Amino acid sequence: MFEDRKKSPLQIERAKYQPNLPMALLGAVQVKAGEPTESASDQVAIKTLFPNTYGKPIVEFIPGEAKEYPAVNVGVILSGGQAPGGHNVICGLYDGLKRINRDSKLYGFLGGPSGLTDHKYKELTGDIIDRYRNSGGFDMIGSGRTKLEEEWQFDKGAEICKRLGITAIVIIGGDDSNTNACILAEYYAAKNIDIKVIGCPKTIDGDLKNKNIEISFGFDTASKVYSELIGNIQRDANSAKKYWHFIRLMGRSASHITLECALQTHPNVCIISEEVEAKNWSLADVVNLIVDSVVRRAEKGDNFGTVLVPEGLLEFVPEMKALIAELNDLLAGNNEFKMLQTDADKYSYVLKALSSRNASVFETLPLFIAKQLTMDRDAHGNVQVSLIETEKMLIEMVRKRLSILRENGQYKGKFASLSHFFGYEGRCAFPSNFDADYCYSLGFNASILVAEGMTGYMSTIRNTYYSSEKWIAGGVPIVSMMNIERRNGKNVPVIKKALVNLDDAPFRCLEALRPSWSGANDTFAYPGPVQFFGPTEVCDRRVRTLYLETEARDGEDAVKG
Ligand code: FBP
Repeated sequence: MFEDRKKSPLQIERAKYQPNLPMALLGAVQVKAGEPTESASDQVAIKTLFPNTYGKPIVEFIPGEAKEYPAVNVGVILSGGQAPGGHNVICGLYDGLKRINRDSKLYGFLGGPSGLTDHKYKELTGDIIDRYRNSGGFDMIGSGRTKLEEEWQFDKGAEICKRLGITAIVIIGGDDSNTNACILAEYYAAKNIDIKVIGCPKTIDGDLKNKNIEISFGFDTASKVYSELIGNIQRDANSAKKYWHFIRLMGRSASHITLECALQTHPNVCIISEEVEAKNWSLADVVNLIVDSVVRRAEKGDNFGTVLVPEGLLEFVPEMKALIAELNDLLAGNNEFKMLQTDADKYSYVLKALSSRNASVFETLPLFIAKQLTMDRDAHGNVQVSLIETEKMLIEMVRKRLSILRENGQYKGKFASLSHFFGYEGRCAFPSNFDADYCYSLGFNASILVAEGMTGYMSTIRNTYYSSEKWIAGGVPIVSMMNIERRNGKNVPVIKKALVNLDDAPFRCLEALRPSWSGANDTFAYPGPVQFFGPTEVCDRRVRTLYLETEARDGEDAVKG
């Protein structure tokens, strides 16, 4: 008989890892409160919308006298896309609640925020928790993208919490989920319903960050996994010397993952959406940037290379942005369009309906991209960027441009290409040591925010570049991260999304290094896989983005680590 090995040796070994906590969380804590906070902008409007949760101070946990806390029942929700370390947030939360009082209970709402409104839950007991320690994925309770936005949802949530004796909900999610956590906290506070709401910063995209949130969890592991794959591809390219690899990377709108992967792997070309927008580049400009590298390398006989493309690129190219906006308006809820049977009918319907400027852009696109741009919208009526094969579109456009150059005698190389999309490969990876520790600490820390009766706070761990004993645990009022934005024709309060800032150190570093990557010299870097056991400089290495941001802030101290 063959042995059915359900668990790999790594799974078994990794489950034994005890994540590190910040020094302050190792024993009893006391709360050190700072000055009252203001929202990121639009203070008057936000204060009016959040009268009960506005202005609270940032808090820090420091070692204190032991005290007794009553038992507490808590509900936890995983919201949005998977990110490595989600299970450890829940494990840290569980362990923290049990340390506070052995009789505390943790309930997991199933399948994301809809678990709260549909009353789908399970109690998370010690043996369930132990099965998921330091593992990737969100499968312990599942996740979903339902938005908690409406009062009936808040009331349904309060109903199940009352039934289970839950007095706090921890929402693990990205910027939108934490915006909703903040609205929920305000609603319960306004109605005098005894349910506190705490958020935890999750997303591989890295776009939930600000002066108090240094990094969202999952970014470290996911970008290391993609960098390993890119490095492997580069080594293959450098061995066979016959393909150009176009690699699209997840990240939705923000290019943080692409930027981080470029800093780790040194591709020949790296496109950053935020730069394309800031410099008002057209699609042709982007294509020429790639073609320039292909031609220069071909002159030295190097008919191979790598191009990194961020997932959200098209929405940042001004002419495409205008086209996509008009398509979103035209197609959201358009039943006439939905009834059309053939691709050809759909294509001519759209072409006729578009304004002449956008129609002429639409006509220049490869047919498969035109089709993808008109596919099903998301719940908000927007195009789903992860379904647009931008890397394939760029390949076609580069090929066209090269054939013109060839006819003019300006290019004599060979152009064979392969396309890749890395996203789902990294979202459920085993969390790196950093993410395992960071997530466990975020969860454990959330249990203290709950025990201290705080609401509308995001669990925060700062000083994350340094080793865990120097980490600073505490909480930041979510409302302090808010501003007013126009979404779907309405002014709404939302957490400000952090896109790549061209003035910040990570982009400036890319800008300084990339000219030497695009030409003929072999400058590829091969970071290799995430390591869990071995020397700390290998296993606990932080991502370049965090290092560069900390170095810009702390100077020499960051270099010393
Ligand atoms: P979150 O913002 O919810 O963390 O999700 C991030 C992400 O992985 C994006 O990078 C990607 O565009 C999107 O999710 C894909 O969504 P889906 O899982 O619904 O296909």
